[in-house]
Amino acid sequence: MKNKIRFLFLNMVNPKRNTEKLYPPLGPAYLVSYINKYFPESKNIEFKMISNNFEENINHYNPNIIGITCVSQNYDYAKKIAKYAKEKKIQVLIGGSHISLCPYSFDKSMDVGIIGEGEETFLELMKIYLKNNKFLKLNKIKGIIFFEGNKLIITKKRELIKNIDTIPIPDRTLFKIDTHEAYMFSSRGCPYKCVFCSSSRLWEMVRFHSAKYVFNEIKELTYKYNINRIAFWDDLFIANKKRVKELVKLLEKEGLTRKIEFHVGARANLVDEDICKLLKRMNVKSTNMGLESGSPKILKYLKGDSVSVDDNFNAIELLKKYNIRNCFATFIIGTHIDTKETILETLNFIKKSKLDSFTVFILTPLPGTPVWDYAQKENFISKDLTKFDWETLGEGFEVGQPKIHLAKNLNKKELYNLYIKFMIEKKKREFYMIFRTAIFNPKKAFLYIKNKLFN
Ligand code: B12
Ligand code: SF4
Repeated sequence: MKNKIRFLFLNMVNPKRNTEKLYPPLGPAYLVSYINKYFPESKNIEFKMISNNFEENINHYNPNIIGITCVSQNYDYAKKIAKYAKEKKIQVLIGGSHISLCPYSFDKSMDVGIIGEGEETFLELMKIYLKNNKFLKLNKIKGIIFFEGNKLIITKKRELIKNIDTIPIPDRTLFKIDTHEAYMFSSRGCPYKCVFCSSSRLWEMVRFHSAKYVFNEIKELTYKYNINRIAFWDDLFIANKKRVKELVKLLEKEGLTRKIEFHVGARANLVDEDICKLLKRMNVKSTNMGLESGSPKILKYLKGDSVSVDDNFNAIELLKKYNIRNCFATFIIGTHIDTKETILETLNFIKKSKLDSFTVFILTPLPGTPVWDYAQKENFISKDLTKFDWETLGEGFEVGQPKIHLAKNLNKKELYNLYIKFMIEKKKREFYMIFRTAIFNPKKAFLYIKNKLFN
């Protein structure tokens, strides 16, 4: 029998950050389930995914092809590994958010970059590889980037898959599930366009899986993997209220609202009594909202006119009224128009709110966003991306000093001092949350503390 093709997916994490290894990405798992459904000959390919010891694993597994999935922050690591693999004559593919949002940073150490939605492109590429033992006639494949000699070729745009229910449930056998918690998606994209968010530029528009599809995936997670807590990592789970309603009905009928706890992402302007009732019925125990700022001026800059500070405040009140146990939010400080006063407005907002915990980020320019364009225009980021140190995008006060400092009205020290005030408030809230959790579920509280201490 012919030897199988060995395909190794690399989840390109930052080796210095243990937390990144904790959540294997679902992107490659969708690619595998898709190719297995629509290309029977894919049985001749053996897929595997790793998140660490890349060089050792490449040597040990000796793949024919590696497929890197990577965010911008980790792109320098991806280039290093690609070079290593190339020296061993291994074919190198790269997909994911970075190369999709910033295709012109494509590096010569790689053979093909896959731009945007990967399923169809991956299928076509693998058909070619299986037939010819290499990647040929790349010009004909939509949605890729590659070098022809010294010339960088970017092919025609790949259309998005219209009905995303035609993509099968991701193949989670690609990684080990050793907890009772899982994450999943019920949609791709978001209807909004916040200035800092690259996700909405990555997916361009929003498409939803049907309630039935989502229900089937939840059933698979419950019965096959023994999961009892599911987090929806959609950009905006509640964007389609009618679908949430249908899903809740299906879950109730199956008795799953008593078995599974859910976590979902919400947007304050969409949180009303109806959606809270549905989330309550669904057994949603925690929510996260990108509230971003307590200053009307900054909020308008970040999110436009779609949401106000009052909407943000009322959304928390409503979720708490419906007894959503843990209400989380994220905030951004350090925009070019922030002042000490606007940042303190955000801190005061948090202090007045019933949030259980929150995260505060320093604004980072991500490729594809208006913030990125601003940062390039102001020379915070060089136009020549071959020399850019991508890791600087991942540097915040939590891991040292952010290198890109957009806030014109504050120096780094002043921004840091403000950041510390947020951290003090966060610790207070988390202490209370852990204390409350420990009363009902001591094991969970212990695991939470362990994760905080060791990751
Ligand atoms: C869930 C999620 C997380 C989770 C899980 C991460 C993980 N390992 O999957 C957590 C919370 C841990 C996380 C962490 C981080 N994340 Co995150 N995350 C997301 C989110 C919401 C969904 C990602 C996802 O799985 N999408 C669904 C799948 C189907 O899409 P996909 O991964 O893009 O894959 C498709 C294609 O890209 C392509 N593809 C992908 N890989 C490959 C590989 C090959 C070989 C091929 C052929 C194709 C291909 O095919 C797939 C199917 O169509 C996205 C936003 C979004 N909506 O996409 C942000 C996003 C990817 N994250 C982002 C960032 C910045 C981070 C962090 C750096 C945050 C931080 N400061 O720590 C870390 C980095 C972690 C890491 N090493 O990946 C940014 C990346 C921006 C950029 N320019 O790269 C995004 C876009 C959000 C944003 N801020 O706008 N994240
Ligand atoms: S609502 Fe969230 S996912 Fe949508 S554009 Fe804004 S930040 Fe991005």
